[in-house]
Amino acid sequence: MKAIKSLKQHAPKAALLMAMAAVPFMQSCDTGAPTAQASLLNSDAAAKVYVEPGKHDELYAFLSGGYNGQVSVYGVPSGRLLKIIPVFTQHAENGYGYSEESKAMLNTSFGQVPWDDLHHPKLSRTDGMTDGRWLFVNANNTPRVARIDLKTFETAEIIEIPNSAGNHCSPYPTNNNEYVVAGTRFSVPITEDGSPNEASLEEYGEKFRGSLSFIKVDKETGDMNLDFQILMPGFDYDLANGGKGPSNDWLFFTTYNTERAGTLKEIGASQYDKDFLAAINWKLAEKYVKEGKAKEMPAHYYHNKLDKSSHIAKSELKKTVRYLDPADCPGMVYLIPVPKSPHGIDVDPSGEFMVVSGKLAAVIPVHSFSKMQKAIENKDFDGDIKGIPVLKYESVLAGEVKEPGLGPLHTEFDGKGNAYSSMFVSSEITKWSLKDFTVKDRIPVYYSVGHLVIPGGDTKEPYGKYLIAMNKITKDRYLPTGPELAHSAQLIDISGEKMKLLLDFPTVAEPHYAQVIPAEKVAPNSVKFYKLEDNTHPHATKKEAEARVEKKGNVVHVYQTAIRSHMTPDNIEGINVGDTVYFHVTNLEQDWDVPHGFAIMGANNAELLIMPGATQTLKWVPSRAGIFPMYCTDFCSALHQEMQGYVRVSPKGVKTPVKFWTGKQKPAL
Ligand code: K7E
Ligand code: CUA
Repeated sequence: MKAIKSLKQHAPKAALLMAMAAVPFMQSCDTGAPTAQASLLNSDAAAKVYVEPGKHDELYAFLSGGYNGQVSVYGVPSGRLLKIIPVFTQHAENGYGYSEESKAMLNTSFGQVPWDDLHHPKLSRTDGMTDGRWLFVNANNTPRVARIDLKTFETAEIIEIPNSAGNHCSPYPTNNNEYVVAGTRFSVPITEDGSPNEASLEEYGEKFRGSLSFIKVDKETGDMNLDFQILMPGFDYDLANGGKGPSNDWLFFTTYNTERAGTLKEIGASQYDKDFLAAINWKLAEKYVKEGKAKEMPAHYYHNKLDKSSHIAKSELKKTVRYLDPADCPGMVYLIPVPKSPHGIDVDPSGEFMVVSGKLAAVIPVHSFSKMQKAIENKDFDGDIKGIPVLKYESVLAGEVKEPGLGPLHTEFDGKGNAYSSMFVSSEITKWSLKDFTVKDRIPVYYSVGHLVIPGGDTKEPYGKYLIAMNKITKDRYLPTGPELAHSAQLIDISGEKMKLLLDFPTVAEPHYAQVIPAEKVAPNSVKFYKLEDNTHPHATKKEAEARVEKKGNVVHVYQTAIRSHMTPDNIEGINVGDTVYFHVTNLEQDWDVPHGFAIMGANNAELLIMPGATQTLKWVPSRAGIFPMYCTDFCSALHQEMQGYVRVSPKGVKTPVKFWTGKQKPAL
């Protein structure tokens, strides 16, 4: 506890904090953008972002959807929206989270949670470089980590994180995806005996703890597994990143509220002059676990996986989790002081510099990995917190970036010795040198930038060339659309000395972070359709001749096929009000980009969008008697409007025989 006291000398400066909090509004509302912007645009901007019709973009950008809970995929440099990948949020467009196959993907220990707040996409890595295989993303609100398969652009897996609340510093992969780590933002009471995680809110300081979760990723399949957790002091954990090169074995997490204030954190969490960067030696943690140092505690969390051949998501309830206590694991965790309330932690391509952006700090401190190692060796400690040594600020500091701007949040790198930091309050990107930490250039962004991303800018070899600023406030940048405007991203050319603004493009909900990767690492692997012969869905219908309706009691299974341009069967009788009807629709097409849709009148559900070769199921409980049209929703051919049929629903108790057909009926005159 000594370290905490020594940091306490600086009195709370509530007034200053409030003033800083108010700045973004003043800055953003009154900026006369259009005139300022004209001079910023370089004359060849249009040519640089123009991708000829029919030509492909150079890069894929995966932007998080924030409170939309999905990932959106853009082409760069054009800014074309290519796809929305549903992850934590139901997506009526394709039935994700509505179909019987996908419902389980959203299972949690709280039941089916159909929404979340997605902040951080991170691409999988091979030898420290993005490899285009998978994209890991976090759910902030109900703690979860998902893996998207970039062969199919589908969510393949979602794992819930126990002992966590506000899964924000997540998901950060190590250089070969040995682990994807996820830290809790809110500390919570963690009970090791399985008793309810409940305590008086007045006992925040004593009973609440943080947790960092280590998810193992299978090298071949990408399958995730929660291997162990590290129990940490009850701080707030904000952001993370892995080391590289010499710092390969380490992970870094920013913390705030090291004051452990339980209320009015706006002020309570800003009393100390410094918070910490937590440095974790994950290799050593792994070794401790192997040596049997991890204990086991009861837990309750879901792991949902999509079966590749049946396309059905299945949930597994997990009941225990292993954990390490840093006090029993010497050398595993250190705390490095940083200016108060830091946000982003970013490690430069060489792995030597840890850049900590403190939103309230006047400088950007850059810590040195080699100095950190020396300080550990020399036991250059300033006390400890719960058995975790606190290193001296000066012993680890490499330097400070002076006057970078106001409100630094995040930093990325171009691989040519430069760093780029986003300035939330002063709405600009600042370019500075990793050699001498001096500012080299700045460019205004509109407005209030959060994260920025450079293709590979978080890896050992950035691709450079572009930077995308993801801005929180849009105001006058687009045509007004009522009180809510789309957030905006700005594409900036960083190939030269001076940054140049190229393009504004609207985003889906609120992108926090993004990942950008050369198209050639992803595009060649893209699946074009699913092979019908590989479809192991138990309710698949692989031939029209096998299409049928089966009724047992009040449960009806419709084994239906879809092919241009009819569904089989398209006339169905024998269903009663209150029956539970499952339409298992198999798309018989074996061709690229020919999904069929399925919808039925009055269904309290979404549509289905069935990919070629796949089977999807819509559950329907008719609530009234009558004739119910069903149809294909995706304009699949010239005769798409003919791709339709009828279901007859008889009143309860009326014995209408089960009958079904396609094309047998005589045309009415
Ligand atoms: Cu800065 Cu959630 Cu990474 Cu938003 S976070 S900006
Ligand atoms: Cu099938 Cu429209």
